[in-house]
Amino acid sequence: MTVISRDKKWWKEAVVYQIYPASFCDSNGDGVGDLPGITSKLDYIASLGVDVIWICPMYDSPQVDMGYDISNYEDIYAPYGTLQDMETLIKETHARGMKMMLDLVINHTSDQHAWFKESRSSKENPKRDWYIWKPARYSETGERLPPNNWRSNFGVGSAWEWDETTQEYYLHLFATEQPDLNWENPETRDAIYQSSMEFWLKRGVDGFRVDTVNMYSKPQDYPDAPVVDPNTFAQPAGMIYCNGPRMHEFLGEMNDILAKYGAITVGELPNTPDTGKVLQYVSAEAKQLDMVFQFDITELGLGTTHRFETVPHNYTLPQFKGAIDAVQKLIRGTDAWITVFFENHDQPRSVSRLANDSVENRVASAKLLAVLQACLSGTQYVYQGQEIGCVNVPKEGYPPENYLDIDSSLFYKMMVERHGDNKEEIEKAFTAIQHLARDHSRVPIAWNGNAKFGGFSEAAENAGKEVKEPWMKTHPFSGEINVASQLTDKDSVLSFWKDAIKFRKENANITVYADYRTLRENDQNVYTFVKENANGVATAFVVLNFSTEPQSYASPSNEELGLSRSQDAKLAQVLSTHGGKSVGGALAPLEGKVYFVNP
Ligand code: TEU
Repeated sequence: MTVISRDKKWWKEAVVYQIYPASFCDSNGDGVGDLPGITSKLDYIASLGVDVIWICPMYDSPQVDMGYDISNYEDIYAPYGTLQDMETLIKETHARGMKMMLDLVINHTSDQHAWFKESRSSKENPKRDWYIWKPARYSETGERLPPNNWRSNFGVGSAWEWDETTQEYYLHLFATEQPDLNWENPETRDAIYQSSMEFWLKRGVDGFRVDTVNMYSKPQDYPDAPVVDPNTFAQPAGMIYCNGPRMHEFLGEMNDILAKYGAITVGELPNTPDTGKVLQYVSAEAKQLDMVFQFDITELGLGTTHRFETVPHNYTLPQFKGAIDAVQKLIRGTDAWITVFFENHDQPRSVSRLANDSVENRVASAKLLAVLQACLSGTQYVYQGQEIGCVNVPKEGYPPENYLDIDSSLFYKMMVERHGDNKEEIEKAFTAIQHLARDHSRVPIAWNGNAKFGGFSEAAENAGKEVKEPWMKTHPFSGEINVASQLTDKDSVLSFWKDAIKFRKENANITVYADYRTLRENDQNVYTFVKENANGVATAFVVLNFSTEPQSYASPSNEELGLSRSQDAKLAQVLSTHGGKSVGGALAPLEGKVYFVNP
């Protein structure tokens, strides 16, 4: 059954643009992106057709995990600017008719947060219970062991860290420097809500992207995870600590506060392949979150014991269609809402990951993916640089030591330790990070291919200031893939993205709200689907050639379009990667087209 009329909301039709502060734009020449840099680019962002910006953590932090380790929710990381700069950014964003979402990172803090410093100071400290402390276990031979076998999300080590001073372990699902908060304590929860949410809501922020939204409630018996990697002690345990027993109670509490401010929320929902569980978070009736990020698409072809233990493009086109279908079907006949995203700061570039990033194919690939996203139901998220078709950094000219992210560097280091000078294994590890590392999305944005460091610090350079090399090595292709050269080129990826966003917004009934249905699931090269109305009648037919060879395809049958045999089916081409109109039947490599049906 399909819902008759889907509840419409501004944020469902909105396009959200995600900004990674360190890598977006450096205003003062110190080589680190900053808040005034973001403010200086607001007109550019607005010109894309963006309605909301989401800023990754800009809070005070020792930056072990690039700001996802927060030492003070109520202050700004000094190299990014000041509270005053943030207030200006909020004001200027609103002045352009856009809204602002912040990243809400409340599963853990930094170990440098005042709360944790107190908590670890002694067992008697009033904040001891604000984090998760447990005594050791001992093996039969008397060896000290962590309370269970959970593995941390980074590297391959335990999620528990021994504290010599107080002789107990604390839990850190991510880095050692990111201790998990104890959500069982109501006083802790109140402090979290006040400091991380209300502080910013009072300053005019319009919503939050809620980090690791399903990890706050841990199963209180802390059971061991099943052993999938017999070679090591620590085992992946995401399926155990995600979606714990009190999750919905905690989200209910948060929602009481958020509702007072009319704030919107998008939660990050890892380790939740079960659609029924996802629905509990995003059904409108449940009033938990407006929408979530599901990982079906971004996890395609990842290694099972470790995400990097795989080879590039380790999935088929039918599996890709299946992953999209798994997300899209969530709103069919329900009151839930979904998101459309192929990239974020934890992912490699989608052109490299999901299409083809060779010099001759990367522009067409970026446009093809833009068409696909423009036609998928849900709220669309665009990650900085995606709109200019950024690709992964190549192997050539960007060695492993340039990768700075904790996730990729720990993995690479571990492989070097494990395999010594076994060249083949080390090469495999390099290939994996070159394909999947989070670093690819964190490379500084190239604003101008002719300026120093790809124009990352252009304003400072133009003002005659001394400009430092960016914190992370710039993209070897900055000269070829940059904003300035694309702004004036009507055939550029950037121009195409603007058109695709405009098309999506002008036709929201079809693109954003209508139901999605895959056709020809098993085709290995061509991806076809329809958007259909409440009666199962297609309003749009989309055909995308994901191969680098020309392909042919059959026009959709009446049955595929949900029409009776005698009905006429007129197709009108409304968007195309390669321009020009064609009657159909043939597709150039990586060509994509959208037709409206009986418009
Ligand atoms: O990510 C949570 C998460 O599930 C990650 O493990 C993700 O799957 C991984 O980064 C892929 O390599 C969030 C943030 O988005 C991420 O940047 C943080 O590092 C993490 O939380 C800890 O706060």
